[in-house]
Amino acid sequence: MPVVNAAVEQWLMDQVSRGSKMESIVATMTQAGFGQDDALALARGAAAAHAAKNLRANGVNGVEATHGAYQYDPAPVATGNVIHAYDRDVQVLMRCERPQVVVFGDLLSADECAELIERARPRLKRSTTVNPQNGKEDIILDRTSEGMHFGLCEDAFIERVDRRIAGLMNWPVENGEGLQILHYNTAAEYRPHFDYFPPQQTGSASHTARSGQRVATLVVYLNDVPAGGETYFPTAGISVAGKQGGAAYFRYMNAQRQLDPLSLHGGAPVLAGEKWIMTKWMREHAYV
Ligand code: PD2
Ligand code: ZN
Repeated sequence: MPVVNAAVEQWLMDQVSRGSKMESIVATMTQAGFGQDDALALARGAAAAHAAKNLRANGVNGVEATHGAYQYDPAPVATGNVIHAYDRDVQVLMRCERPQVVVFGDLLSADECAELIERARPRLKRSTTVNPQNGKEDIILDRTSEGMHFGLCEDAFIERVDRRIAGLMNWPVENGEGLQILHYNTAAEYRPHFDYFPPQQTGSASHTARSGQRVATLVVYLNDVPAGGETYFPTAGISVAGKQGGAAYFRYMNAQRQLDPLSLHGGAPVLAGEKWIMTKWMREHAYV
């Protein structure tokens, strides 16, 4: 592999700070003689360093980080290596305390994953994000997936999945937003963001007024991604490579209503094949 000297490091930082796509950085590096894995690791490292630098300097979307002040009270997820969630035993594969992340295996069967994908496929539309100023839904380059929402408990199958997930997250099923299915083609990604509504942003008010703040997320992996597509936490330095039927839980609001800046996370670019996930966002109050 070519030497990673100060010039290469500077080039990497220039690329990520001007928003170059991960795959174009990797392509340039492989042409220059780097191996694919080394190039990807270096590009990811530069992206994480850039995100962490921005977070320290500005917060994300102009929200000041409260790093250090967040109090980690116990997450509601049950203890133990196997959790009985409504109608299924779910395996606990990994727990992290700061930020609060739990990785699960075998939440859904392969048939359930396939059924969710097939039900979602005809209803997919380009994904949006909340505009920080006006709270409306915008299409932006930071989020290049397509998605759809099921209504909460919209039929018997979805209700079983909603109840299993609520059991696993140990949070009332009524407080859950409808399940969202997301589809990423090769190269699609969701750059680092918070799932909570930043309180200082004017666009957040209309969302939190309805059902309160978001408190925790479950990302469920509906297929095995051949390369890339991990759920990563750049400030915390955690990366979860999803396995079909497994899930990653993360909690970002504690009982004092503080929000955890370490929960900054993204969906890494898909480097080969496609990625299907399902997300559940839990609110403070019943979702209306
Ligand atoms: O695609 C993902 O892995 C991912 C990661 C983090 C999706 C989301 N967040 C999200 O939809 O909020
Ligand atoms: Zn997210």
